[in-house]
Amino acid sequence: MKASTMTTSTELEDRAILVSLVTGDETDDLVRYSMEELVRLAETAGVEVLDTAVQKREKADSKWFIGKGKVEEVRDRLRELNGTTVIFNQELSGGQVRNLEEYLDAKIVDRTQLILDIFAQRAKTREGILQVELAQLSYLLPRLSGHGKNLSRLGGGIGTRGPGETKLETDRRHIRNRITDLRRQLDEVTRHRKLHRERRKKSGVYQVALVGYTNAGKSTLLNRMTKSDVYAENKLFATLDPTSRSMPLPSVGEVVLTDTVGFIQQLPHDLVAAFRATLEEVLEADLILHVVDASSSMREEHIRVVDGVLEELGAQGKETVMIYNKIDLCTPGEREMIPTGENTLAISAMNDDHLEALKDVLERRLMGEVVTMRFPIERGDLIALAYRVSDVMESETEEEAVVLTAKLQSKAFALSASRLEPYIVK
Ligand SMILES: Nc1nc2c(ncn2[C@@H]2O[C@H](COP(=O)(O)OP(=O)(O)OP(=O)(O)O)[C@@H](O)[C@H]2O)c(=O)[nH]1
Ligand SMILES: [Mg+2]
Repeated sequence: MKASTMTTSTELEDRAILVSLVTGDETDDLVRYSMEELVRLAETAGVEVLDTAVQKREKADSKWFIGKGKVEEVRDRLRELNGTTVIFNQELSGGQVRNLEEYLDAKIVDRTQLILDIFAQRAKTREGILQVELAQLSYLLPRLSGHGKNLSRLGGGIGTRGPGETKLETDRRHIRNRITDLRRQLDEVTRHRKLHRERRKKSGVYQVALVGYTNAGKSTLLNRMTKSDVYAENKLFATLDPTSRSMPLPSVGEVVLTDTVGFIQQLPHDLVAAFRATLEEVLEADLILHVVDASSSMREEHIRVVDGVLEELGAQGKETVMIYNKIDLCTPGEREMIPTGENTLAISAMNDDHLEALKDVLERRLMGEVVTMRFPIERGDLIALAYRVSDVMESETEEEAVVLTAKLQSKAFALSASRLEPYIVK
């Protein structure tokens, strides 16, 4: 059975207590926010949240994950509230899941499973479905032994959607074969995607990728900029598959904007690996628009998480414009704290004037600006580089320097900017 076909009829079946373990010196704000986010994730997955619990502890217990005393508390609370499920804010080992399941007589779901489950519910395209199944199986494989009894007893709901249920009776070898098969099918899809991208590239169309934390407003921006109707909602992970829409920019020509899946803290590694193919759209983009929900009290944290995932993908250092979105929801204080700079823009996706300003920035970034560079005469290497990556319009030789006036093609220049930047005089 495909991951996405198992998502119906189990909504609201899970009645859960949410548990988070804090081992570091996270601030109270961060701990609270992280729990709020877990609540949103659980609700997005269709879970009824009964209660939450946080435990501070030096490190995770190898058997129970949290301390035994806390486990007992959770068990009492679960009985009191007639709960069915306990959801952990971190990733658990297979052994911990089994111990907790047995002792609490409840379904145990960890953060990774919860996120994978939401993705399974959202996956619509063939590529998305394949990727989610691959991520779920990669998660399941090392945890498989002895899982059968519990999972089959638990029936439906979160954590049981996707491959888990049906693959239980089958052995590890079967799963490995399926993983190989999925990888092969995904390779095929990736190849198609790549061809498509190369065609677009040859046509000289600029590629702009929208990236950012989930719920930052990426799809809304895509819709408003390109007058499209992509699904956007006040939900986590509203978007799963990258969607591209083109948009004319008067002085640049056609620009293709691509919306991508949102990021979140502790994004499961298997998921990032499985979604590499779709996220490669980001690597190929000429420009990244990093969309931030400026009204979130955790916006700095969000930026850090997104930068981290971009780095994991190998997209760090790409030309990026920071878009602080939702400023209509910001307090004056929050607005004031937004950094200013050439590559930073504060907007509301709902405001037409702001969207025009964003288009202007895009135009400026993509069109290439005219600069004057002055090189010491002996730096023939840099002069040659400048000729290679920009359109030199004027060249003048002075006594000890060569002065070039050139139009920067942002695409090529971005790659060598750090070497040439020091020589830009105007
Ligand atoms: N007030 C206000 N709301 C906004 C703005 N931009 C987006 N929103 C709302 O924020 C919510 C999330 O927007 P989306 O566009 O779905 O966010 P996303 O970044 O695509 O989210 P994922 O697909 O989950 O990663 C929606 O309810 C939007 O209507 C804004 O500038 N101001
Ligand atoms: Mg979206």
